[in-house]
Amino acid sequence: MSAENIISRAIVRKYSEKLCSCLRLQVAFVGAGPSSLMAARELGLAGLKVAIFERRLAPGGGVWGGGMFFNEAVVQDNVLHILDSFGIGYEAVPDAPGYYTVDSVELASGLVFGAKKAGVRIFNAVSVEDIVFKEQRVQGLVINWSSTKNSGLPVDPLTVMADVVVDGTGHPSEILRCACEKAQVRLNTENGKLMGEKPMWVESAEQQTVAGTGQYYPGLYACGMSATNASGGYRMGPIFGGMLLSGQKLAAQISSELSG
Ligand code: 48F
Repeated sequence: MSAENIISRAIVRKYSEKLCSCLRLQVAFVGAGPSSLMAARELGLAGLKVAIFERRLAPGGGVWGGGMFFNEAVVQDNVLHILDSFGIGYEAVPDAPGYYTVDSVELASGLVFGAKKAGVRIFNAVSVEDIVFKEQRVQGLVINWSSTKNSGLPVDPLTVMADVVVDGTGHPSEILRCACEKAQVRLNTENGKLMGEKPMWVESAEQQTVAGTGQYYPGLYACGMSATNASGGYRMGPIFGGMLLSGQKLAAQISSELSG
């Protein structure tokens, strides 16, 4: 067999095996932002079958660009132990006790690598365009190549079934929105709908993101900015501790549901 054939066959075979093994998951994440990567890693380390579907080529969500493309992020000292566990470095901000900068390329790549090494399957360039909704429960995801939508070609999707689906799509809460609009469910919020993200207020936002992390409908959870948008919290910009703590809380909640 030619080298050309060996390479192509190896890729097609391996990817097909990987996708087939993820058609039935315990936890399916939509979006590979920092909160999803954090939660997925914890669940992977706990031995659960977890995959993330990410629309873009590079997982890492909003981490790469730091603040306004200045590729540094900020965290506070309450998450340094988490960064240590990933092997991600940080530096104290002079004259601002408790605040640290993290190179955003190191943060994004470290979170991705950490999740992958914990056994999480990451499918990049795959968009989630719908949910599987049966018997009043979210039971899976409808996926397609991201390039399919861009091409405008009429290509039907495939499906992935999961015990639990997580909306980690960030600011737009795409999966919760889909559940509201297409399945017409009432979310577990004050008004049963997406409450909508409020303007910037860093301290409140970090807490609200963690407080808002949780189950919004049977089979459907949200973390990170999606949870903020769902629960009506403030935004916080390029400070990322809340995202990591949101992921940590989500992992504990899902572990508890799936083991109970
Ligand atoms: O927004 P994002 O980084 O998620 P997050 O975990 O973190 C938010 C922070 O980055 C930042 C912030 C922190 O202070 O405010 O914004 O909430 O990443 C969301 C990911 O989801 C992908 C999207 O490409 C991004 O990488 N995504 C969104 N919709 C879909 C999707 C979809 N329908 N299918 C697949 N991926």
